[in-house]
Amino acid sequence: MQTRLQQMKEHALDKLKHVAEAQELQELRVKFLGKKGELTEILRGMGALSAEERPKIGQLVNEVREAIEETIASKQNEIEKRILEAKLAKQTIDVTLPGLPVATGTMHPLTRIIEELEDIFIGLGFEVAEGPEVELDHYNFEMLNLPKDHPARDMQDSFYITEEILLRTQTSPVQARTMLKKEGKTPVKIICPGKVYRRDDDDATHSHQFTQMEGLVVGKNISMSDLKGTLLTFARQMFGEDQQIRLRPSFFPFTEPSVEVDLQCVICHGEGCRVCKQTGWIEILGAGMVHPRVLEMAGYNPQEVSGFAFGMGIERIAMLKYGVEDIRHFYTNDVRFLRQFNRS
Ligand code: 2U9
Repeated sequence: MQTRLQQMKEHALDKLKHVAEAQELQELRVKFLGKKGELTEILRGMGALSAEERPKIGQLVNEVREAIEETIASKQNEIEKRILEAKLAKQTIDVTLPGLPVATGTMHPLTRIIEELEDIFIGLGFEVAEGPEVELDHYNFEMLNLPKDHPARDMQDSFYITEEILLRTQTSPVQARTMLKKEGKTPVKIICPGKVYRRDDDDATHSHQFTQMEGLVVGKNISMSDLKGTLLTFARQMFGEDQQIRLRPSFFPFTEPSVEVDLQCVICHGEGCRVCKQTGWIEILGAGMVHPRVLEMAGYNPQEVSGFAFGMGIERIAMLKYGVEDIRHFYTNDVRFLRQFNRS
């Protein structure tokens, strides 16, 4: 029996030495130490042993079991270590590899124009004022000298929410609100950029929602020449120092006198081309001296103070500056279009 145990031990240790897989190791554990395994089988024969032999063999059985168990445990460790090392080797990160480029956005051309305009006008002492896009008819029309029955209201069809509430059709209500807040104090010197809404059929040059920037100056002895100087400075900073502007008489209910302002054609520099319809000039904004009625309604005495105002479409400025031929490009967010306005 002693010899059988010894042989079994040697056979088991030899088999275990060559094991490489966890599955195989488990199978050998069952084969040698399991309930129906070889060691149990040998133990069954112990009943036939004499009383002196039994403890000796019993001790030997324990030694054999321990030796096999130890070998299995160390093999188990070895296999687990190998699996872990293989896994780590697979997951190795090469920190010296170049990184993947991170896609960054670009500033929207309209935002860029607004920021440029703000820089120009802040440089001239203006402050930026903002207000609600959902407005009361009172601020949007009434306070701008456009009473309910005024024919000029038909000129711009509006998005009404109720009879008294609408989406603002211009940023002028912001100026009206600012003047009221000032309670007759001067100077007022503000620009108001923002979204406006008009019921229009969208095409290459019209949009039912667009962006405006209006300006207003109210103070003592403000004159048409202040307006002209301000707009010439703006035109030169925005379109180039050699720029020229021209004022033509016009009509707006909120300014008197009113003018339309042309810029020398940015394409042909006054020579005459398709863009300026051979005139050499392109209309860029409307302006005028604030109507006495508007000053009065906003709490100012037109005998004591005067003011000028102007308004421009940001999309129009951006189209001229960047040569964009269709206004819809600004709203459709095609990255091939937007990426062209990357500052860097
Ligand atoms: C107050 C008083 C007067 C704002 C003005 C214009 C002339 C003008 C248009 C230009 C192109 C709108 O975007 S556009 O369609 N605007 O021609 N806007 S004067 O006058 C004001 C504003 C507020 C209290």
